[in-house]
Amino acid sequence: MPDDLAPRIPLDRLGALLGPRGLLTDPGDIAPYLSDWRALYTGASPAVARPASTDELAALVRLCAETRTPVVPMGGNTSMVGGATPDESGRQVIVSLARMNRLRDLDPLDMTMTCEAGVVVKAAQEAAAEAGCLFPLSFGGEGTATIGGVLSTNAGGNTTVRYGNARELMLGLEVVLPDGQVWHGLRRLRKDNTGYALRHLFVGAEGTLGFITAAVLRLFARARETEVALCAVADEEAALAVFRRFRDRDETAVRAFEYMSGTGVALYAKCIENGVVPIPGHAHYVLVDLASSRPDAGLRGLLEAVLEEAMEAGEVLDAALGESDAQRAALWRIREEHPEAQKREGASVKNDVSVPVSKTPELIRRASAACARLIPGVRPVPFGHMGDGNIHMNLQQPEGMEGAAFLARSHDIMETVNEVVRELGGSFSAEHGIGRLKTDMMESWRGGAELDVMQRIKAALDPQGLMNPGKVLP
Ligand code: 2HG
Ligand code: ZN
Repeated sequence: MPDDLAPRIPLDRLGALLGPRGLLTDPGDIAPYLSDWRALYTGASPAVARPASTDELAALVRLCAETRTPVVPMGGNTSMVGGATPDESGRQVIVSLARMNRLRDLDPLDMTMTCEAGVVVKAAQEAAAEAGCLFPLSFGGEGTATIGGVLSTNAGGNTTVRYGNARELMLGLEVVLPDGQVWHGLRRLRKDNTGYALRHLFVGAEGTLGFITAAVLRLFARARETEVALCAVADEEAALAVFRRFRDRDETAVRAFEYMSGTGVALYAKCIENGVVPIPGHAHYVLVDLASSRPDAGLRGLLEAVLEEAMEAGEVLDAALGESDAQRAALWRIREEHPEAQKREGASVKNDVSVPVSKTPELIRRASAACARLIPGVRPVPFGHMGDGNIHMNLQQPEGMEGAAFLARSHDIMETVNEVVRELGGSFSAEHGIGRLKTDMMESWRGGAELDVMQRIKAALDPQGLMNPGKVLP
């Protein structure tokens, strides 16, 4: 862009609009907002705006539109794909929605709650639980991720197999559009066929079409019985066979079904404090989580019956059952701490991919083998949501290899995994989104009519291209 067209954000006007708590300009205060959780990117920004209300945000967006200032929305800043990190130009203003964190409404009869974008997912879960309900979205980052962030990325997590992704948990939205208009779409209706389903346009758009400022979320009946088991299984196919056994017995009971490799479980034991694995030394594991709102569901009986059958069939080799809330949480911790364990072990390349559920064993086998051919000694650490087909097909640097040298091969590794994913009819981005990391893959995966429509929608809503530039679209 020629220099005379370059945006000039009037910080004094921004400050007057947002008040002293609403604007950070000190480089020390801004620094934590400039890089992502994975430390893939470090950008630059003149300011972090922290509006306290939808009206303040709308005024801010109008000022940015007037001055052609690009904005980067930020929730909990735990994007895995650099979705909330500004670029290096120093022109993009970060807009944190952390102060917009009120629970506006919770209705246990409608089974809905209305949260502002900055409400932390865990706080939403707790508010629902206090009212005797369940907000089911659940994943490792739930203690920091926010409602605005999980909707903008259409986050999945551990319970997709039962409750769907963030999109399926959303009934209505309030959005600040790129021209500063506010769309008041906070309807809490199960049926509402009134033209295009605009709310679904903003979910998964990663802030490129406007700011989600509040949402009506679906609630469910709380669980009265739960069971969690860690199972060592014979191989990838056995893992899937066990899933099928549970689903065939009682589809509604399976709240999560997670796969882990022996390598990942061993990394947990090595890298995480008090990382105890009750049944160590196996090559493949699954974590089964059953839940029912019925007080007499008999989940222990179901669990034991399925495990007995699966052991007789040679699918399950050993199992540890959680006998208390603390034990169940400890079993879950093995799975939840996988990303942290991988981080502590050194360099890793993430592949958040999905395939039809039936193809998950083939994906794990073939992608692991292909990566081993590409980089001898590489350590595949596949794990994740087998019950919905989303495997984190991650690779850890070979022992003894320089982290930087390994990361220099990131592109080749992602291509290698994606080749298998493509052959299996899968997707190169399952639940983390496109962000900045995967924009260059959009053309080859979504090119043609699909990308063309996306670009026309973007141009119609955000003609100046100010909303999270450089994300999602190439
Ligand atoms: C999870 O399932 C997250 O824990 C992160 O989606 C996955 O670290 C990853 O690759
Ligand atoms: Zn995941």
